[in-house]
Amino acid sequence: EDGYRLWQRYDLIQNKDLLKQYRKALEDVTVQGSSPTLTVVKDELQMGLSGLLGFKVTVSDKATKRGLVAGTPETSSLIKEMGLEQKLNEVGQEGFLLLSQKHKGKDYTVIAANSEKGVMYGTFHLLKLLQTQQSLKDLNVSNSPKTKLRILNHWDNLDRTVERGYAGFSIWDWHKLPDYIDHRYIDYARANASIGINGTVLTNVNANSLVLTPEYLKKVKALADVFRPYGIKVYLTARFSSPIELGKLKTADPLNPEVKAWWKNKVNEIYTYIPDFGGFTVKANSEGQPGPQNYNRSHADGANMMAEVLAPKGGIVMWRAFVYDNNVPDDRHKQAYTEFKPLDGTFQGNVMVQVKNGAIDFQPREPFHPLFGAMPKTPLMMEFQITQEYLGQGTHLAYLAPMFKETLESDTYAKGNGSTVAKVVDGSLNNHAISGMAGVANIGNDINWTSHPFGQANWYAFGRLAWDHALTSEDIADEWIKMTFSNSPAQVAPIKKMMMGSREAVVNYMTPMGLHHLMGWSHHYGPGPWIKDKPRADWTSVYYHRADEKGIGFDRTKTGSNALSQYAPEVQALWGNPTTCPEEVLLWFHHVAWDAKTKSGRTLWDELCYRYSGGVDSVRTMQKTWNALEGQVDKERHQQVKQYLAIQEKDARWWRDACLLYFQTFSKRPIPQELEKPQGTLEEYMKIDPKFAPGI
Ligand code: BDP
Repeated sequence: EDGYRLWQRYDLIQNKDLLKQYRKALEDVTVQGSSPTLTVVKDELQMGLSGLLGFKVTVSDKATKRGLVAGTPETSSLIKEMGLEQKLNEVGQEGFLLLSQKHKGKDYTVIAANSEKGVMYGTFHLLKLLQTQQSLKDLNVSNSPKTKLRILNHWDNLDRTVERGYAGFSIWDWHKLPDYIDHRYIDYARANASIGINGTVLTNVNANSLVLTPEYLKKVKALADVFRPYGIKVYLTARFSSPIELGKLKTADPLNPEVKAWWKNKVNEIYTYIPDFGGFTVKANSEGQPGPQNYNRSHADGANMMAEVLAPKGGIVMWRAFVYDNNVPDDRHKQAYTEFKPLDGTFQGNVMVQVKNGAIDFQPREPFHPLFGAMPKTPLMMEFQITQEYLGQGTHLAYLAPMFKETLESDTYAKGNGSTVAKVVDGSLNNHAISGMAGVANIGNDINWTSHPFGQANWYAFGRLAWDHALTSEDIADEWIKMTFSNSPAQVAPIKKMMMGSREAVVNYMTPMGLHHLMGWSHHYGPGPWIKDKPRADWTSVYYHRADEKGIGFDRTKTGSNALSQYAPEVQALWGNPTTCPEEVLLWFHHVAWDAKTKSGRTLWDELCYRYSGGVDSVRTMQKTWNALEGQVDKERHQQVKQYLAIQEKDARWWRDACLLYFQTFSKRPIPQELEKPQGTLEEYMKIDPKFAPGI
């Protein structure tokens, strides 16, 4: 068990009764048709069912007895005869039905859809039912995705390094492409298709224009050809200055006719290689990336120029709103809103503005981004970070579904009560034709794909929530554990408990109560609340925590930066008042006195000490739970997680001790007697080189 098989392990069903039921229901398997996607369906059924049922399952073209039949009314005469039109009308182009159906006196299990892609999604759903040992009796599933584009963003460079990647090198082996197709590409596609991912941006947002050259486009085409049968479209990041770098033009001004013509030709060229190319993701005028503002043009000018040339081909532009600039001395929290809100209504129909979940940068906890709900005329795409840049990277166990859900369920009040971020993102709040969710991938060429075995759960959870944001974190964890580890309640219950509390544990030992951006310079792994005097104030920690003799926290109310004014009045009322502001985001919006009383009755200082210590305790509890599973979980993965948890425990202490000792220099108050004392001194912590951090 090296983890390579992810949640698609397909081992023999151990429950004898269920096995009997499944074998009976799936005795015959019929898939008519031989298109590439139906071949995927057949192969997956053959492999999955053979493993799960313990005999060599063959998929035939003709239905003789009862059994499983999968197809669309066009591909399957049997399904056409069943008269499922009405039900099929409800599931759209990507959805599916999974039914127990009587037909001409025979019992069938039916996977039916309007498209072959839908059949494929239904197939993975059926396999999941078996993997999670659910009954196949009286099936009446009607399922379709809530969000149209469900996309992974790979921050992969052409030299195979991965920006903020912690699971080895890029899985794209550019050197061997296009001639060598690594089997990993196929398994990547299978895994993604199984959770409904239908797009992948192959390259880093800090883009290299080389990927747009014919040499690379041939390689990209090879990947697109592999992914197409799995319903996955390929996208690329487009470096805004490409017309200069590749086209030898003097400018990349989006309103310059030569620049436009260059992009038009380039896009046409891309489509000769990849006829269903998805489009571009663009990071512009952010962190030094070139963009339209270099030519005094707006983000809309830039996005629309690209959108115009992509539109006839069916491509889209995902224009990122992660912008901040040195020349804007104001609170970085406010910049994206300030720049983008006035542009609402000016973007072409095939532009989506891609907004990070929070206004700063993927912190362990951020209040939702104020742009959600503020641009009703523009489809806003969610950008989550699956890779754990700020949550312990490749070694900490942090199950992120609760974090994703927290943002999705936040109420923007844009159209009154219940205008959740999820409804903004799925397009339902403002009736947008396109909608999307992007997740920055945590995938690399490590044997288990994600470094930490539990990192797989975050990839899985992202896909599941992009498909259906109404799923609960518990349910997602439940199915992932059953498929990845075991159906035994003795394993499922404790593992789920570990997962459910894990993100909050990270918040507590890193950045409790709304603190943020306390991490060490550049590596973002360990603590660095003391970071100051850098080229940009908003790259330092002191800019964000603002600790002084009086207290700690960033005043973002009227008396401070007033970033709060970017939210709806209801949100302002709730968060603007320190007594109603949830403690989880208190110091995000308020500078609070060290002795202010918190909900627990403790002073703010004591409460911070308790939260930091509580974070460490939670990790120790996870360790105990995991240790008790020794002998039940396979040795290989048990050992790996155990070692990672030991690192996490050390790191949690490191964070707690370094942060408390540092903040204590301002609070001048003792750490409560009953709590564990820091082992090192502040000076020692400030000297730690993060390269050796897990050893402290
Ligand atoms: C930050 C990362 C940086 C990315 C940037 C982005 O530290 O590496 O390039 O976000 O999203 O989180 O563009």
